[in-house]
Amino acid sequence: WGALGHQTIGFIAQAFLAPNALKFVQNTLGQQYNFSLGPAATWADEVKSETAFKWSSSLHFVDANDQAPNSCSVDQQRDCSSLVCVLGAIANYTTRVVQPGLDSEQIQEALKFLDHFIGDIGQPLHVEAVAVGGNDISAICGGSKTNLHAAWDTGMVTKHVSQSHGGTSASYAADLVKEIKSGSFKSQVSSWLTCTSISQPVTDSLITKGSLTDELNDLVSRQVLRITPLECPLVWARESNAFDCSVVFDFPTGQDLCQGTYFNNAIPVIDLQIAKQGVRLAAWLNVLFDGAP
Ligand code: DCM
Ligand code: DCM
Ligand code: DCM
Ligand code: ZN
Ligand code: ZN
Repeated sequence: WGALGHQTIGFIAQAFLAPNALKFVQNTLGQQYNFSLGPAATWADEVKSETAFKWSSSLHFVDANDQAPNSCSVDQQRDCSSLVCVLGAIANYTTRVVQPGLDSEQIQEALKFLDHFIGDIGQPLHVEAVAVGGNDISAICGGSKTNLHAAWDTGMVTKHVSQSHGGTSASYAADLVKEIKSGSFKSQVSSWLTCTSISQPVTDSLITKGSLTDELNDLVSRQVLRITPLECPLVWARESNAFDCSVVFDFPTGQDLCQGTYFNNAIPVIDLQIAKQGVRLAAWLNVLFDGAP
C-alpha cells in the first residue's frame, strides 16, 4: 500500500487497542507520531531507500511462486525459506517489540515495522511473484500510465478515498471503523480473528540458513533475528494471495483500472483488506500486551 492505505490501517488499529497496548503504543511512538499507529505506519517505506535501511526493502513482500491467476498459493518453504520476506519480518518484529534489553529507538523501530508489515501483507500484490508483484504489468488509472502494483498500492485507493471517504486516511479510517463496529463488516470480524497466536510456529518449515545474506546470517548467529516463522502471517498471506486468482489480474490490456467494472470489483477487496489488517494489527498488539485480542 501507499501512504494513504498504511495510515488508514494504523488509524483503524489505534481505535481497537486494549488498555496496555494503547499505553505501549502512545509511550513508544510519542508526540513525533501524535502517539498513533496512523502517522507511524509509513516510516518503513520512508527509510527503505536509505543506505542504512536497504536491508529492509525486501521485507515488504513475499514473492509467492504460484501460477496466478490460474493457481494461487503461499508456501513458507518455497517462497520464504530465508525468512527475508514479510512473513519472516512479522515474526522478527513480533519478538523484538517485547524483547528485553533493547533501547527505546530499537523498540520504536520494531513497532513501526509491525505497524507497516501487517498492512503490506494484506495487499494481494505484496504476496505474489508474478510480474514482480504486478510491477511489470503496464496499467492505466484515471487516464494516466502506471503499473498494476501501483494501481493497487495507491491509484485505486486514492480515487476511492477522495470519491467516497472524505479524502484523508483519518476520514477513511473513521468510515471503516464504523463498518467494523456496526455496519457491513460487523458479522465478519470474528472470522478475521481466528488466527491470533503470536507464537504458533509454521509447522512444516525448515529454514535454509545458508541462503541468507552475510549481514542477515550475522544477525541470525548473534540470535538477534527471529528464525521461527509464525502460522498467522502465513494464514493472512494466503488470504491476500487468493485475490490474485480472482479480481487482481482480470482485465484486458488498455482498460482503465480506476473506473468501471475492474474498479467496482477491486474496491470491496481494498476496503476489506485494509479494514481486516487494521483489526488484526490491533489484535496482535492486544495479545502481546494485554494477553487477549
Ligand atoms: N495453501 C496455500 N499454500 C500451501 C498450502 C495451502 O496457499 N502451501 C492454502 C490452500 C488452502 C489453505 O491454504 O486454501 C489451507 O491450506 P491447508 O489445507 O494446508 O491448511
Ligand atoms: N514489491 C513487491 N514485490 C516485489 C518487488 C516489489 O511487492 N517482488 C513492491 C514494493 C513496493 C513496490 O512493489 O511497494 C515497488 O517496488 P520497488 O520500489 O522496489 O520498485
Ligand atoms: N535489526 C532488526 N531486527 C533484528 C536485529 C537487528 O531489524 N532482529 C536491525 C536493527 C538495526 C540493524 O538491524 O537497524 C543492525 O542491528 P544491530 O545494531 O543489532 O547490529
Ligand atoms: Zn507496494
Ligand atoms: Zn511497504
